[in-house]
Amino acid sequence: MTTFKDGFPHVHYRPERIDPAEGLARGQALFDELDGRRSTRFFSDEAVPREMIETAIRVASTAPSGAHRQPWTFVAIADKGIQEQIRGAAEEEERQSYSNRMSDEWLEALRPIGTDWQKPFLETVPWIVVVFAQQYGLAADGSKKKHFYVKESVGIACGLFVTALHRMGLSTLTHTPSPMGFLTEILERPANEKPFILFPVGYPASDATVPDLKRKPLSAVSEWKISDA
Ligand code: IYR
Repeated sequence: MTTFKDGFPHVHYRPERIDPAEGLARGQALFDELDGRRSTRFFSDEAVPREMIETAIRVASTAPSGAHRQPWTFVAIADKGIQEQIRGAAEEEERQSYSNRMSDEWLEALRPIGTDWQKPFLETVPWIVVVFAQQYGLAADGSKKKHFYVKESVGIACGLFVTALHRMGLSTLTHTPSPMGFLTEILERPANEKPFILFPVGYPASDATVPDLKRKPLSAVSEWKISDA
């Protein structure tokens, strides 16, 4: 049923009511599933159907966004020529970053993770998805339309994207080659879009390894203010 508020249509929102015990069980199951996710740097070249990438982008696009502007563009690439260009440009920037631009403290922080300037996975993976943040929108007549809370909105969409991939049995890496301007040129994106995160997507290699990292416990990531009454 549609009602009107200040002249704009509103519809009733009636999500399924779930008992707290069942809700908790679902939450715990979701935690178990997501706790098994790891960023992957060693991928198989096994094909991934386009529909799986489309579905992950649909999931990501359910993210809340400032004034519902949905300020994201997902560019999905399955083209070895473009992947080779992206790898070449990313490695060139990363080579400079690792040798000149990153601080000793930063390099030290990355040692347990074992990263370096080389990004061969950019050519191995069946898909690369580059997420662009739209700094402003463009109306049908070409005029600029303001976007709000762009980083927060696109960050949430990326979180959902990562979640969807994991749910589908796929792996990714939150890759941010820096600076990322080369992606605007290679992918021929308009001036209102800024590269945000690059996601290589595929199945992990059969001999893939990940660093043996532990997550912070709940007590280290939360503070609680609860009245005694
Ligand atoms: N962008 C570089 C460096 C890098 C930075 C952080 I913080 C990481 O967690 C991992 C890598 C790269 O992609 O190698």
